[in-house]
Amino acid sequence: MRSTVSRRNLAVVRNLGILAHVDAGKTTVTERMLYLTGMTHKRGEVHDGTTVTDFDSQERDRGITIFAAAVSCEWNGHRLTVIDTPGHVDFSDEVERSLRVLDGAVAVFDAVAGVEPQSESVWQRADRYGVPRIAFVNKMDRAGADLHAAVASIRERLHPVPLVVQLPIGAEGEFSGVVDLVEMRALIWGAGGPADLPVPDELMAEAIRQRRQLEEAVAERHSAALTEFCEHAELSADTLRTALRELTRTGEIVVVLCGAAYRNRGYRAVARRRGGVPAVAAGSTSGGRGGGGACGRSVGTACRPGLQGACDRDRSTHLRAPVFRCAG
Ligand SMILES: Nc1nc2c(ncn2[C@@H]2O[C@H](COP(=O)(O)OP(=O)(O)OP(=O)(O)O)[C@@H](O)[C@H]2O)c(=O)[nH]1
Ligand SMILES: [Mg+2]
Repeated sequence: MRSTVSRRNLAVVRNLGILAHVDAGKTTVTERMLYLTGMTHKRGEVHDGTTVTDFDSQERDRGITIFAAAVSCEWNGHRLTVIDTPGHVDFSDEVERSLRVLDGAVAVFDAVAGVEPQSESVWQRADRYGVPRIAFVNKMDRAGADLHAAVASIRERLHPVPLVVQLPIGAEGEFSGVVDLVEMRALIWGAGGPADLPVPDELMAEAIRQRRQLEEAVAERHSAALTEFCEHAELSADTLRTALRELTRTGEIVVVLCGAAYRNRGYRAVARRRGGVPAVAAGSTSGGRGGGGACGRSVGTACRPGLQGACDRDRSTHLRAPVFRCAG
């Protein structure tokens, strides 16, 4: 893939980690994001051993992630390096090494299980490294999926201020879309793909109620939003977006999105926050704190020797830090 992003312009370079407990769906979310950006032309599956980031033969045989794998792609004029990390406690050193270079992260949760032990552990580590996060409640299609229970467990066990910006449409096997509470539009997935539609009448009252709660929570924490809220008694989508982005960067809130990555539902919003660049990664101009920053590694370090075969597609798009296995 030919790069259109200047290699020198670190202002448009972002490292985005995907973190979670084992089996929450990190590799599946990563795979969908790579497909969305055009980095891949086919969505692989963990159980088929065809994902980009589970590149090692043991990972493919066992259907688990063992190594943190970094793949770079381009997205709205930014170079985004997505780092899929393992969830098994045995491989938590790989997560630790990834955290050092992250500009932001997506914490993935299982909509049935909510916060699980390893999500708690990686969350605390991300706190230690000051990595801004958004939460993606995945597997909304599973029996027993419950967004509000998952959010309650995030609040109780991880202690952030989670702000839900979507209202799910349907549940479990009937999960068919979300209402975007910022834009007040419905995204509904049908046979022909996702459709951007007006909020269904039967969900309008609940969507208005939840948007109001969101506006109040944002206005309490963001001064420009508070001013607008006092003057107009509501917040525009632009103000909400800007405030959510800024509050995410400072770690005052955690935006919560939901979906079912396996069914290709919801992951687009993860990538789309704020002008196509994930909100969690949108603020830094460091090009990754590993980009000659806190961890001291320099940009441009060659991919790991011995794994060059995996990097042949386009070495220039792969992460520089030799601590990572470069997949793809
Ligand atoms: N029903 C359902 N299954 C999913 C979804 N997303 C992922 N899965 C399945 O969950 C299993 C685990 O998914 P992975 O993407 O490997 O999870 P992971 O978090 O990367 O797992 P580790 O890297 O081993 O910690 C796979 O069988 C996926 O197909 C989803 O949205 N719904
Ligand atoms: Mg995985």
